[in-house]
Amino acid sequence: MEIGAFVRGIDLSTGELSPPVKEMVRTLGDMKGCYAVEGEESTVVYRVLQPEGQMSKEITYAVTVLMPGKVGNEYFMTKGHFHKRPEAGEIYLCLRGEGLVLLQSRLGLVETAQMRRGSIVHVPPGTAHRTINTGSENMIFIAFYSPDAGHDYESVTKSGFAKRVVEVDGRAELVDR
Ligand code: M6P
Ligand code: ZN
Repeated sequence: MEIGAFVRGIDLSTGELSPPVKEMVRTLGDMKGCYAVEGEESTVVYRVLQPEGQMSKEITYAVTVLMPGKVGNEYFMTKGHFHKRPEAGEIYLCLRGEGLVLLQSRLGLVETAQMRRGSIVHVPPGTAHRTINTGSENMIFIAFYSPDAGHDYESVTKSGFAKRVVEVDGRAELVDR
């Protein structure tokens, strides 16, 4: 008999997980409508890495490697989503880089949380969340969440986040959409 503890490794400087891994790559072409202006469709914005073959239905994790860059003056970011299950939250631990988590409630309240090496950000249930790389190197974070939380991208695509994060005079600023 074995307990079957699920032990895996992560390279803390690159975000690479020990194989086998499921990888999702998002390009600007996959993010139509997210940015104020359109960029070169084949440009890779981020990768999401997940361990393959997890046992638990309660909790899992994924590593996001978000590239540095901008489309126009808007920093590279993730698509962002609400969870389909309203009581499902999420926890981010930033391993590398610097940026923000943009949070928005169903009522439209907006907040940002700083992400840098060592930041732990709790995304409350019922909150849309998007991460933004405002630095000059890869921003790497690990997300812990319930695999049955579900991704609701439609609500975000329909009404969008109320704010954008753009570079103004070399600094990141939150501006109205
Ligand atoms: C984190 C988690 C994942 C999510 C990923 C990218 O790793 O929140 O569930 O897929 O970021 O974000 P998005 O799905 O919004 O593109
Ligand atoms: Zn989430």
